[in-house]
Amino acid sequence: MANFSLKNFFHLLISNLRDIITRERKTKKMEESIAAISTAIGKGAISIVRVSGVDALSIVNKIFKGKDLTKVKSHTIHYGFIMDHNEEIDEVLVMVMLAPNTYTREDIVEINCHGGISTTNKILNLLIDNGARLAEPGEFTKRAFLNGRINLAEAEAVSDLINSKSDKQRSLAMNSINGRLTKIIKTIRENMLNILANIAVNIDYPEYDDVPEMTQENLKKSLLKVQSDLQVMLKNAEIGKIIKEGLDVALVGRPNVGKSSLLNALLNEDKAIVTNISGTTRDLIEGTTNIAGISLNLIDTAGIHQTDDIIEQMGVKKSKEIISKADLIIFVLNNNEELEKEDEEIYDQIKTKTHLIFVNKSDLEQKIKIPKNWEYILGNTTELNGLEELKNKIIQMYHLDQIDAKENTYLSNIRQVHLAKESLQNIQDALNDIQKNIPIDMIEIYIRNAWEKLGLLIGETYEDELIDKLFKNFCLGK
Ligand SMILES: Nc1nc2c(ncn2[C@@H]2O[C@H](COP(=O)(O)OP(=O)(O)OP(=O)(O)O)[C@@H](O)[C@H]2O)c(=O)[nH]1
Ligand SMILES: [Mg+2]
Repeated sequence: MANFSLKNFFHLLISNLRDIITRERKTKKMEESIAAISTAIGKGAISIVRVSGVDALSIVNKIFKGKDLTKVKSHTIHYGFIMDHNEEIDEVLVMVMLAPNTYTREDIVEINCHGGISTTNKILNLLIDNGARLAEPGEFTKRAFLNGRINLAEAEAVSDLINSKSDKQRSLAMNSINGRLTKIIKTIRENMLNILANIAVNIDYPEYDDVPEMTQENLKKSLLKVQSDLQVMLKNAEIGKIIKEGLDVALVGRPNVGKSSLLNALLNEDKAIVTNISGTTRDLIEGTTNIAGISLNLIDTAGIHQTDDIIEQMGVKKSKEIISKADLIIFVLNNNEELEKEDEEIYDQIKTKTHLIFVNKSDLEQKIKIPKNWEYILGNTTELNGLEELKNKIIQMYHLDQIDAKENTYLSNIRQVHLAKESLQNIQDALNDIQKNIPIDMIEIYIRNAWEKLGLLIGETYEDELIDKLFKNFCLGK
């Protein structure tokens, strides 16, 4: 049997991570009180200047005329004046929130002053003169994480919320802050932990006979469940990406078929230059529109064809590159011309990508003959025919109308998706080894890795969790 103890292994593995966190907690930086303007800078009725840290109260007290703030109760509001020596700077309301029931888990004072750049800046400067340090971007949230108020995924969600541009993006970020994502991840980790604890008990305490024996058969069953949960989470992440970043849609085709005209029609503005001269568009031109609450990042490209013009050649090169990067390709054809060899060459490049074919200029005589297996939408940009059909097709392809940011919880950034994928890979490696009849104590390492990757995702990977589980589940301590 394996002669390493699971407890020892975890002790080594995790102590590193914990060291880093403890070191950070103890740095001088965390002892300094930080201040920043928390509302958008500009004209507004009210601005909020926020101070957090052990000296937050005493610092604000030095510039506040009103009650002695060091003597007031937590979560109370006080009327008074911000003073620069004897000069009244502004009439304010000061909110006092004492640790630990605050966003950063430190003492926080928020000064509600009158909006306007000069007054707000003056107050911030006074705070700095009196001992506060200007906060770095995101530092309040960083403190909330380091002080254990929120986990990593939640901290990232706060940043998403601040940067969200649409309603769907906002509610997606809110879901994570509310910890719904964390709950899902915790459940999956809990299942992994049960498997690990069961294996550990089998290895370390074989004499303990009221613990069910972990056979390859029941290990496989448990792992298949974990695998499918992770797969669902990753599938949902793709939807999350669409909500957050929208879809990149490239318009490609030969010159003069009407790509730029289609871009303008979809954007409802004259963004790209349109002429009857072949090779008008030389560079990528982008614009954003919204369908079913999802952003479409439309990219107009230079017409793809053989050319001696060096600038055009560069444009064509970019067009070809964008084909591999975009989420969706709209291949534009001209109804009024016969299908050319170059059209077929473009089709060959896009056929394995997610694509739609738009046959433009339906207002003109039909000369094109579309190959049987090409599915297409017929329309024109002069009378705006076929555009609704095109949009509906996109909605259908990605089920955009069914995406509900409120109902679902999505991994919201590359780091998270990457960790979830690594976790899944480990579970799949474990399953492969079971298939090869490799002993369970050698497979266990994969499950531990998988559990740890998910832990990193929410910033929680502690040995204690596993140890607790061991004792709670199996009462070994008695
Ligand atoms: N009749 C008709 N003409 C159109 C239609 N769409 C575009 N055109 C005309 O076709 C010509 C080329 O349009 P563009 O949108 O510049 O074509 P493009 O594909 O961007 O061309 P390049 O930039 O050269 O690759 C212009 O004269 C447009 O007015 C349409 O639906 N019907
Ligand atoms: Mg063009």
